[in-house]
Amino acid sequence: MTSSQRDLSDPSTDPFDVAADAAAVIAERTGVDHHDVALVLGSGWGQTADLIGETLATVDNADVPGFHRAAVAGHSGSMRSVAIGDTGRRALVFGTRTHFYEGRGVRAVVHGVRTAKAAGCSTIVLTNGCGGLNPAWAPGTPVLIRDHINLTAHSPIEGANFVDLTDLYTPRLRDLAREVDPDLDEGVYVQFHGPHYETPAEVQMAKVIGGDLVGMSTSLEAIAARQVGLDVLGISLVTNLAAGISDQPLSHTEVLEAGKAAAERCGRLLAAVVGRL
Ligand code: 8IG
Repeated sequence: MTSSQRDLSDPSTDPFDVAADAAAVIAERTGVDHHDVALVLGSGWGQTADLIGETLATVDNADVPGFHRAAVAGHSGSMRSVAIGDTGRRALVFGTRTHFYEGRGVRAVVHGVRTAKAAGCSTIVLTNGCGGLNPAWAPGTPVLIRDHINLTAHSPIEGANFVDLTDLYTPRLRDLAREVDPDLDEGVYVQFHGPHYETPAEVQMAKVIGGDLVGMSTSLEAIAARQVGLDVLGISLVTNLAAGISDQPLSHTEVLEAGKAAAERCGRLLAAVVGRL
């Protein structure tokens, strides 16, 4: 079997081998065998990476082992190699992610994280669009992820491999983000399976168990990042108040609008943080 035919969903395939194959294709297509920082752009974050620096290469997801096209409107199906200002360092920017609700399995969800590690990255910035529980967070407010609660009942780690998740969201990186934007609040991100949004009762449950943000991504990726020793920075963009927190119904259009409105603040934040890593 050639490497491009290796299938993540085949249990006999080692997902780290597919990540190594993916990194080799990325190196070939971008002309550099090493990236320093990876970013995953979630809902509302699509335009924000442009401020980091010049895009030097764009690679279609469909050409990279283990990746596929975006399933969500408003997400792009490609990854980019971006110069980090004039530091000489490179960011590997994933324009989309695979969500758990797509049903491709956890390996597909965390494949970008493992590929980032195989491509040489030491840090990953995970961004998402989510619902907020704090009524003070107007749509368009970025919030640092301090910790998470994984309600998917799944783990990306296979086998009896007990990974410590204390300080999963690297404190040093959270401090750095707050130096850049002192008004940033922090919160606990609760990952639900989706793709439906929560009921108001589920949002109240998330609040009772210590959550501040509700979404459908990030936690599984952060766990996979910790397993391979990546530093993790998580930033949520509150694109809507969670169900029942306001009397407005939720819509994906609202999500896209809030992203556009917040692009500038979020872009400056990302660019400044990545420039100082
Ligand atoms: I954007 O309110 C976005 N993603 N689970 N709940 C969940 N995911 C989301 C939400 C939300 N908004």
